[in-house]
Amino acid sequence: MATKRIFLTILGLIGVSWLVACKSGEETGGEKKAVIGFVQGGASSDWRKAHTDSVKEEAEKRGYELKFVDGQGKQENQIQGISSLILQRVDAIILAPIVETGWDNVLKKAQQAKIPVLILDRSIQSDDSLYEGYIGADTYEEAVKAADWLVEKVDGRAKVVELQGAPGASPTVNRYKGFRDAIQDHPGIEIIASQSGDFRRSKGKEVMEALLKKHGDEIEVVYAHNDDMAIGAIQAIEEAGKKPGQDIILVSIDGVKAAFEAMVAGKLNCTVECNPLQGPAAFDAIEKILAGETIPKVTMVKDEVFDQSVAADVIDSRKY
Ligand code: GYE
Repeated sequence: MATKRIFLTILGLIGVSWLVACKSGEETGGEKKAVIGFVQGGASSDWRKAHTDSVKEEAEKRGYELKFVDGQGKQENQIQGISSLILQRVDAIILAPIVETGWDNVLKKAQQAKIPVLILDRSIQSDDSLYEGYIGADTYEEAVKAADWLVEKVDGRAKVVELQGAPGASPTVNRYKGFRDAIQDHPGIEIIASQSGDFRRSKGKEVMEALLKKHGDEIEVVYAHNDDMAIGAIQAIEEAGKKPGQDIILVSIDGVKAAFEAMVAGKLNCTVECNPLQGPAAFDAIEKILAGETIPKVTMVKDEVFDQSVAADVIDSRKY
């Protein structure tokens, strides 16, 4: 009898403290929101700035505290940043990896600390058991779209120079390969030079200057792995006394505002969209992960192709 009374009293006390806990939760505005780490690669292109803003805005909108790490173009900074977020015991980490390889050790550390990691934007080569999932654009398909557009534009014949993105980055690898695969059956499309412009405007200009010196009038087309490099190339072409968009055709990838402006001005011929507004999809995934649900290992964001003929009509509706 006595044991039963003691048991009921304990049960009652648990009930009361539970109610108090709920009440104080209500008073402080409910359950405390999670703290999310976001490890970004840098700010080298307009695309990346839009990407950073999208993730930051979404965190703020949903009331999460975001701990932001800027890798400043170096993988070692990103690895250090992840280690520090692990020590700070954040609830989850979003990683936009600069390069594809070299992530295993730090991802294992996060896993041991039970901190889930979402890979955003660029893909990695680690075993997919080391992260929850990947969300990003299909950068291989973007290159195929750029090549298909070009084949039609030049009727299957052109001498092309390629400005590659940053070495070791998944979009560089995919945009290199996708383009080559797509022109395989069009031997008239010839890649006469291919160099890295590091996804940067200034480097795109510098590399294009050198290519113009070396190949001169032979160059008929520039295929740039992003818009920033194409815009740099446009400057180099103009400084060499040629008309970009006419004497030399330019096709690039990203679809940033500056590319639309260049198309309206007749200097860029086509851009394949790569949507940087990935914040909402990233936080939808993070909320599922925190709720204990599994997310798909790969989620691809959809892209469109825009050429000069539609640029003026759509430019005002572009958000980045
Ligand atoms: O195309 C480029 C940026 O990872 C898809 O990175 C992204 C690429 C984008 O610097 O402009």
